[in-house]
Amino acid sequence: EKVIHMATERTLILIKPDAVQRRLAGTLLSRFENKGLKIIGLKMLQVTKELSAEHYAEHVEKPFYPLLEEFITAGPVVAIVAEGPEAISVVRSMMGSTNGRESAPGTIRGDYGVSRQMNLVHGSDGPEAATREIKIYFKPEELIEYSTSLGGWVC
Ligand code: RTP
Ligand code: MG
Repeated sequence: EKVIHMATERTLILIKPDAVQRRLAGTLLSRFENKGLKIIGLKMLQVTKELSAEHYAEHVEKPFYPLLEEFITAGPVVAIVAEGPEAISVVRSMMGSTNGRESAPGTIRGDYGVSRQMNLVHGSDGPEAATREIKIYFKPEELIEYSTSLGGWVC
């Protein structure tokens, strides 16, 4: 019997306002789909100041928070819940490091940006954050469980 040591995880991804404004939402969603992650939640929304403060509670007291709030509320975001094996760390590695200037080519931030703040995507940074953030952005009934095998549908 094979024992495979990996956890199926869910993570919250945001396609941030800079990426939506640059018409990169589809391109970035495709990168996560192409990687093999399963999309189980998807919507566009406008982040309010209240939502920003809840999401970024760990940063509210930091000197960069006013600019972060201005940025994340500047236009709509696309919120995604993605599921897959070790999805949290998979998404974090696809994003690259915070500062686009230091992110490796091949990562989203490395391929599409030169900013530390307008860095295109957010991804939960651990299991507790993922659980907390998914609840902030999605109601339970907005997460869709579905089979990805369409066997028997060929006519
Ligand atoms: P995120 O939370 O958005 O996935 O990004 P992250 O973990 O890579 O970065 P984090 O340190 O959590 O910072 C959250 C977001 O705040 C903006 N930021 N601005 N001006 C600055 O010094 C600065 N530092 C961070 C970025 O938009 C960053 O993604
Ligand atoms: Mg973070």
